[in-house]
Amino acid sequence: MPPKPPINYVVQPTPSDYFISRGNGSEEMNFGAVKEYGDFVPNDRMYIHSRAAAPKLDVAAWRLHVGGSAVAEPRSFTYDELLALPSVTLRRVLDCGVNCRAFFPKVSPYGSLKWLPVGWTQWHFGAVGATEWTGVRVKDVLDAAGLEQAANAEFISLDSITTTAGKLPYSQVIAIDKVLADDTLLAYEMAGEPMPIDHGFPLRAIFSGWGGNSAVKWLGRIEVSKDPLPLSHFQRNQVLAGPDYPEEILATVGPVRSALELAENITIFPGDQTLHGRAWSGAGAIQQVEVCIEREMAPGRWMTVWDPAWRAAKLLHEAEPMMWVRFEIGWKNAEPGHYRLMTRATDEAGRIQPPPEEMVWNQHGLGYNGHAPLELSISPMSNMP
Ligand SMILES: Nc1nc2c(c(=O)[nH]1)N[C@H]1C(S)=C(S)[C@@H](COP(=O)(O)O)O[C@H]1N2
Ligand SMILES: [Mo]
Repeated sequence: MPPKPPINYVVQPTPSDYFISRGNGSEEMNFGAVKEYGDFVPNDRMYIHSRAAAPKLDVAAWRLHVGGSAVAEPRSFTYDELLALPSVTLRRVLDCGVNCRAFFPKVSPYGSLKWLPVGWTQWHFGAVGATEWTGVRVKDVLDAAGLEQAANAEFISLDSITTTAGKLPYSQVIAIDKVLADDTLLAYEMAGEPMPIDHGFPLRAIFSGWGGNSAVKWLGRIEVSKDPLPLSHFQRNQVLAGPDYPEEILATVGPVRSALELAENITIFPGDQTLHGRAWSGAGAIQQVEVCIEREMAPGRWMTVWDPAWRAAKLLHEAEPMMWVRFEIGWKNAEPGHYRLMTRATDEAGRIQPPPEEMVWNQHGLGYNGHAPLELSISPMSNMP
């Protein structure tokens, strides 16, 4: 039998100027192109993380079903009925919970077979983006269905993912406080356009500040429960687990992270440089970003270029909660050589990106935000303008 062609889960084109493909349905944003973007990533350049083919839904036949033991009048909403509810627009980062996973040590540092190497998609910096999301509050939708005392709710997709437990729709079980928060949305627009198919047309969930994995796409049903529903099949891989975690904890609030607007391993001309980047946090606004540059003096021997090693970057506008802030830093008279650049941001909750050796290892490679090196070369024979 001829080999089956690979299934592409993604519908839109993903040209390599703007995307780095990390396997089926995992399209990372190429940070080398981000300098051209304003606050929002253009819709057709937003990273994509899909575990199965995007279902092509006919919006006229599509319904959002709302039910469960905590709902007095289970009902279905048409697309137009949702559009008729009060609309809310939020500027928010969407940052995959396992963004930057590739920087985690590949093997557990504990040397025990029980803790398997961190596998799955090897994202670098770009499983993140920001845009303006427009939709309705989940609270308004649930109130319209007669919400009663509830513990949590399951948000269930219309996709179909091949798992060890058979074919399952993607889903997320979320505590009721977060479900009812004023900035929890069912979004039908992204940057003023109907939700693109790869991002969940016609409707997806947005839990402000939480990992992108919570943002269920192609939503079909919300089950609201009096008694707590267990975590979904997918969430069991979205818990912090490892020798340093006596109990598994569901990863929710996004970490403080930052990245330079540069592709990895490029070569640039010597001389004065102005570096740009972005920093974001699920816990609030960014307060500070610092940059450290190291030069490779001999293979594997790195020396800091500045003294002290870290220099504060300039934030280019006022930082907003759960939205990225753009920053800039000068690098005078950069000489030919091989370098690695690192950034570290601090958010208003006082969280700061740690050195890699202070990262608490977890089995699923969630939440990496240690200093991550971006290597580049400086040469008179540059391949970049
Ligand atoms: N139905 C469905 N929703 C999903 C996913 C998925 O695989 N299927 N992936 C989640 C993950 S892990 C992330 S990071 C975000 C990515 O959203 P995006 O593709 O719009 O960037 O969608 C979330 N919602
Ligand atoms: Mo993700």
